[in-house]
Amino acid sequence: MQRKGRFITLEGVEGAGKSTALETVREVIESEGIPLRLTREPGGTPLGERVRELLLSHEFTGMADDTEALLVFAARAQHLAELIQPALKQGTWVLSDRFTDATYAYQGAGRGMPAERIATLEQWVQGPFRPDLTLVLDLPVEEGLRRAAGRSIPDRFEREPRAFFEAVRRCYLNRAADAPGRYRVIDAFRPLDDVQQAIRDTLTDWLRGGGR
Ligand code: T5A
Repeated sequence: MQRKGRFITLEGVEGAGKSTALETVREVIESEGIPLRLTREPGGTPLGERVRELLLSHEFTGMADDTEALLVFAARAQHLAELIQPALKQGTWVLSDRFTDATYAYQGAGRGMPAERIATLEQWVQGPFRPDLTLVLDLPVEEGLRRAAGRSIPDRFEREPRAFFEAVRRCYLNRAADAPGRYRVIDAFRPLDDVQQAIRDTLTDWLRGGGR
């Protein structure tokens, strides 16, 4: 796909501060005069938001791992077709709270689905399309769960044991280490002001270094 805009994603374990970071990223990008669309996964479109409800609801605690992965990618296919690709074609940048790295982390490392199977779905739904930049907000699992618990009732994922999230965290860090050109890891185990400053600095460096 010919894209004029850039696609940036935010990732991390539960409670890492992605929703909070989204606003900081928006502030930096918009201060450069770049049009930006904020979105999230699972979700981002009316159909995707319905799929999100299915995925997060406690109604379906017996959901099979394959069903979960296919639902995530079904919502993503719609997200790409309806929102992400049209925006990028027009030159609008897109910032998504989670994308396919979350599938490798949660369905792959967390649930134990082989990465090759996820890669097959990724290829089917996305072809060669990948984010231009992924910010991984990293912090100890315990702290993330503590922050998330203080904010809302746990969803279906947040009820998983700590070992699940430890695997999720390791997966993100491994993927970032394997492809440092695309990922930047932000230490999120710091006061909010420091995390926000680290995001501003990282993004500004990336923009100056040719990200734009
Ligand atoms: N999922 C998703 C999959 O399994 N596969 C996939 O392919 C995809 C795309 C999504 C769930 O779906 C799963 C992963 C997820 O479990 P969600 O509601 O989007 O669900 O859940 P999260 O992405 O985990 O979002 P959260 O809202 O739980 O966490 P955030 O956005 O990372 O954290 P945020 O910003 O809301 O912050 C949490 C609290 O901490 C405070 C905030 O004020 C807030 O109260 N906070 C800080 N406190 C102290 N110091 C700081 N530095 C702080 N930063 C934030």
